[in-house]
Amino acid sequence: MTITITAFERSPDGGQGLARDTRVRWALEEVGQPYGVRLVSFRAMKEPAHMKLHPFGQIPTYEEGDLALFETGAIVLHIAGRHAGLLPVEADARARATAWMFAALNTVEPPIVERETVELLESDKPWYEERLPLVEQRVRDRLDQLSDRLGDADWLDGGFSAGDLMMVSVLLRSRASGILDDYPNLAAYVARGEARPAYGRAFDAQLAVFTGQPPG
Ligand code: GTB
Repeated sequence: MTITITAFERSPDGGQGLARDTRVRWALEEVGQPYGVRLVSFRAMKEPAHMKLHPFGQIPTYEEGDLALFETGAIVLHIAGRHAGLLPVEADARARATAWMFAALNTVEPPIVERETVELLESDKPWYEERLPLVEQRVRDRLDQLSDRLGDADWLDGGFSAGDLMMVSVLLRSRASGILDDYPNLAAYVARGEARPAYGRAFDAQLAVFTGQPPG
């Protein structure tokens, strides 16, 4: 069945892989599923046709036959559940990999996004100088813990899984702040994720939207 996802027509990062469709593209590439992309403008995202697919008027969405999904966590979990390659077969290992997906989205990503939001939207506010270090510390608290847990392992729980796909995607969002550089094992973990051929194909495809050049 044909899979269609949505992505930004013009991503604010110029196609550097930070918009959340990258995670979905990466998952589809890992499991070898071809997909089409419908590009949407910021205006089109808030129009009824797109709001029917995504109640919050965002990207990415995922369509496959009669199924329409939103939320990258749900989409990646769906892909990982349908196709081999992203979740272990053994039930307990599968549950742990799923826990890492949720940890990435619910525990690690929120402080990273909060810090980014403060930097982008509050730099002209009187509280900015005081608030930024506070939210930055919340990011560091989480990365300290994640770094301790990862140690010198390649991946979070055995082999590469959807949990790593999501965690690497989330950590990539903190790289521009420079914080990741203070955690050599996490920086190496992210680099391992980026070195996966499937990630490379996903990144190139997203960048191609911006450059207008075909990927590769
Ligand atoms: N919880 C949802 C999910 O995981 O799917 C969040 C989806 C979401 O935040 N979508 C964003 C969006 O559609 C794009 S990814 N925003 C438009 C809107 O809300 O009107 C967030 C994002 C956008 C751009 C960059 N960037 O350029 O660096 C990074 C991340």
